[in-house]
Amino acid sequence: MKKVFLLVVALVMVFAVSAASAKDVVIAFSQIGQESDWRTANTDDLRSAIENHPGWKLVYDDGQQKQENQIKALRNFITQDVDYILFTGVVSTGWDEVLKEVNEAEIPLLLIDRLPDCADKIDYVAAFGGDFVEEGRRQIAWAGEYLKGIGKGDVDMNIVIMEGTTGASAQTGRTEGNLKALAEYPHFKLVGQQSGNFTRAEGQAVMESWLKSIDKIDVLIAQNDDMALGAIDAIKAAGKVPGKDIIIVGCDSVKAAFDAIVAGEMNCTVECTPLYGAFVVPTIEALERGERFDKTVVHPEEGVFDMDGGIDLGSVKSVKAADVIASRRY
Ligand code: GYE
Repeated sequence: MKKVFLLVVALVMVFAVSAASAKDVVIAFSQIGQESDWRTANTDDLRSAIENHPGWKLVYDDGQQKQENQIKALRNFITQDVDYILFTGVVSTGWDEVLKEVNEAEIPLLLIDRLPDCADKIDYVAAFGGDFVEEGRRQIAWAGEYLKGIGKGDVDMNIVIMEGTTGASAQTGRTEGNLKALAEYPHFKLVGQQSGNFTRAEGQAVMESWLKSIDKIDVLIAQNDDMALGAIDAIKAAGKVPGKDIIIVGCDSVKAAFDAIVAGEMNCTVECTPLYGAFVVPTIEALERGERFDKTVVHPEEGVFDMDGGIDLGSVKSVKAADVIASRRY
C-alpha cells in the first residue's frame, strides 16, 4: 500500500514539474488600433515574433483608438497575471494610475512606439520608439534642402503641416521638430496646420478643404504616409499634379509611399520603423534568463527616402527609394 502511495506521489510530482516547465510565457500587448499601414506592420511584426517563439504565447488587445479601452485591457492583463506587458498609448497623458498598478503587480513593462509622459515616474524594463522630434526636423529639412538644390532656396513657399492624432507623442514630437526646423528656412510660410488623425481618409478630407480655402500650397508635410497618400487623391481630384505642383513629404516609409515616390507622385518619406520584434524578443529572452535592465530608451536607426537620393540632412543623407524598394519589409 505504502509503495503504491509513494508511486502515486512520485507520478504527481513528475507531472507537476513537467506541467510547470511546459507553462507558456504569456506576453500581453495593448495596441492602439489599426489606423495606418505602419500600425498594421507593427502589429504583424510583433505578433509573428512572439507567436513563432517556442514557449511564448501572445494575448493581444486592439484599443480601437480609445484610451479607456487600453486602460481596461491593461487591468485585464493584471487580473490574468500575464508575464510581460507590451504597451503603446494612443495619447501621451493619463496613464499614471494604470501603469502604477502594472508596477504594483510586478509585471515587467516594455514600452514601444509612443511613450507615455509619466515614463519618468514608473518602472519599465526598456523602451523602443522613433525619435519623433528628429523625424519632424528631417521632414522640413528635406523640403528646404531639396528646394535649395533645385535653385529655389530663396523663393517664398507656402507650406502646410498635416498633423497626426492630437496628443499622441508621435504628433507632439513631430510637430515640435517641424516647427523648430521651419525657423531655419525663412522662405517657408506656414499657411495651414491641422490634424488628419494619421488616417488616409482624414488626410484626404483635410487636403480637400485646404485646396478650397488656401490659394496656393507649395509644400505638404504629412506626419505619416497614410495621410500623404490620402492627400495625393485629393490633389489629383482637384486637377493638380502631386509631387510636382505640390511637394509632398511623408513619414514612416511604408511600401505604398515607396510606390508613390517611384511613380513620381510623392517626393520623400522619412523613416520610422514599426519593426520592434527584433528588439522585444532578445529583451524578453534575456529577462527570462534572469538579466536585468536599466530604464533605457532605444531609438532604432532610420533613413530618409526620396526620388533621387543624396540630400544631406546633417544626421543622415537621403537614399533613392527606387534603389532599395525591393528590400523593404513593410
Ligand atoms: O507614424 C503612424 C501611426 O506612433 C510612430 O502611428 C507611430 C505612428 C505612425 O499611426 O503612421
